[in-house]
Amino acid sequence: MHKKAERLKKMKPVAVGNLTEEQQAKLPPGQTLTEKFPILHEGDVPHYDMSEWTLKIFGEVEEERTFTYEDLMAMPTVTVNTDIHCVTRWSKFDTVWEGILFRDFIAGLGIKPDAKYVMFHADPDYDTNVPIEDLLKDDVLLAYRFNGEPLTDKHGWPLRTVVPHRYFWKSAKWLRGIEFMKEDRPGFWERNGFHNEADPFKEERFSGEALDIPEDEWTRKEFD
Ligand SMILES: Nc1nc2c(c(=O)[nH]1)N[C@H]1C(S)=C(S)[C@@H](COP(=O)(O)O)O[C@H]1N2
Ligand SMILES: [Mo]
Repeated sequence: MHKKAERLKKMKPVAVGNLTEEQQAKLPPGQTLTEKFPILHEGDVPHYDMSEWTLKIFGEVEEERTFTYEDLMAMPTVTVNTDIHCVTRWSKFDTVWEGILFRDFIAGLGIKPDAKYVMFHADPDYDTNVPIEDLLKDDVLLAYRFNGEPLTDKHGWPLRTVVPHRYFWKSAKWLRGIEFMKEDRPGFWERNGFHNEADPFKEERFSGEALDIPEDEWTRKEFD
């Protein structure tokens, strides 16, 4: 079979008729369930020399900090099982992530009380904004493992955020910096027509007029 046709066949979404009631309730409006894991990003997958890799903390903090990968590996880890939802209409249930709970990570950082928003800075030239309050939930992670294995390069190794209750563009792959802010500021997709809040259950996809994304566009992306 032709390669593309084969990919498409494998990517075939789970038909709504085949979902249990419980699955239907977990699926946000306008989404399709997939068992595969699509790969979506702008630009090229970065590769790192881990002896030089750092995560920078800056903005509304008492003191700027630079973490090495080793520093992060020494921190307590948690595992969460959660559902993820991409604005291009795919959802994936029961994804298992392991990493540092965001709430734990920032606990000792001396975040100033007037910091209300975070900008996640990622490679290559990506950023996305989320209110701090939202990041204190039990399932928000700085993640480095997925489904029992280290993150793959394409899914954000060595470190990504997982903010599962927002559309998945708010979960930055290849995270390099966390900026604490007094005022909100839009990130990459938020400046380009996508909704600032991005709650999948409220279908907060676009900031203005709906952008013209074909409903099956995601089935033509790479996945694993
Ligand atoms: N650094 C970076 N992170 C990113 C993106 C990106 O382009 N660059 N795309 C976002 C989008 S739109 C989605 S849907 C998810 C996809 O993650 P996945 O490829 O692991 O499925 O990554 C998000 N994080
Ligand atoms: Mo996305």
